[in-house]
Amino acid sequence: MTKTYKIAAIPGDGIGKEVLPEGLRVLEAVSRRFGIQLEFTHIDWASCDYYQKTGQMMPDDWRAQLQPMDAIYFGAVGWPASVPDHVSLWGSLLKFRREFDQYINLRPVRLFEGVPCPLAGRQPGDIDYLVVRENTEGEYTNLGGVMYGGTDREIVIQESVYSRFGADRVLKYAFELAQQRDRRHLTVATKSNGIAIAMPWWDSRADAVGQAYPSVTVDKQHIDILTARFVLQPGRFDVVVASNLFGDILSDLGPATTGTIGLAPSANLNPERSFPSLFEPVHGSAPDIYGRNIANPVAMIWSGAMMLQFLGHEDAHDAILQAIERTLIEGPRTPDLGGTASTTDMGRAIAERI
Ligand code: GGG
Repeated sequence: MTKTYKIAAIPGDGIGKEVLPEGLRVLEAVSRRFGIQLEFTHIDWASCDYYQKTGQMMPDDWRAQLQPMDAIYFGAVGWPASVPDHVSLWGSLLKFRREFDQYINLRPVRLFEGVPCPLAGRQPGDIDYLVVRENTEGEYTNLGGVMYGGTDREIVIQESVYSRFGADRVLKYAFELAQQRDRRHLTVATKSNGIAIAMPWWDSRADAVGQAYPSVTVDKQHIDILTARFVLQPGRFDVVVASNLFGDILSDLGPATTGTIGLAPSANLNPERSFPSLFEPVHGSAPDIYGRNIANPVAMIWSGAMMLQFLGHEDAHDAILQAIERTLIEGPRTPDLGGTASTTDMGRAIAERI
């Protein structure tokens, strides 16, 4: 009997509400073509609208509702005009990542044909790498506090947390990924000169985990020069592994060098499949363009392809990527790509090419 995949579809905030329907349109087209059964549960919480009505981002039973899902397909979070960003993020997306132990955030970066590259002289093929971001600890903690708040003696402390368990599992995932690729090269993002306890330790964990992967070449780079090389020498990179904050920054910078962050997808993975994994664009809710139907839907659509790949449907993933590739060459294109098409036009064009 054909398996029916249960997918939670959560638009969230801002342009998440505009790009998610295009992602669903393409998933429906590809599921028809390949006979994949997808059953969507549409969820209006994990949004700032829900917060305004209830005073919290999600209902108390959110975990029970999402746990039975095979995957979560998520738009964007954040509407700072009504809810502080740290409240909306910690109240939704970061809860999913932590409580569903989605410790890998996989973020591909690729220059496509038909997309003008802001880096002079770069061709498709020159930029093609994967950022593997640690997704459950590191610099993203709420450990700390304020002392003497509101006075001239105000002191703020926020801790970063790195565990051997957490570092080793993301490093292992990155080495495995690098080992499967043609170039077998892993860049470890670090800052072991300045962050003199945690980062030399992170480097030593990379050395220890790397013992099991002798065919993978390793290059440790300080985050400052690494960001410069993303711009100046992007061809150096194959797989890049980074802590939570470093990975977040690298995975916005990388897509910016490929023309637009509107293309960049991501997968928040629990590789053991004990919990649902979550698939979302790298971009946020973009309040500055929300309501105009001009957001690029490709990041959302590509995230859907990554979801089907994770669920075991490589053929459906490839079909979506081919439809994206053709659309980027032939159009229609949204304004971030130099075109005049709407989100809906571009989503429809990709769905029609499946
Ligand atoms: N679709 C992704 C999204 O809404 N991102 C908002 C954001 O700021 N995320 C922070 C993070 O990924 O760490």
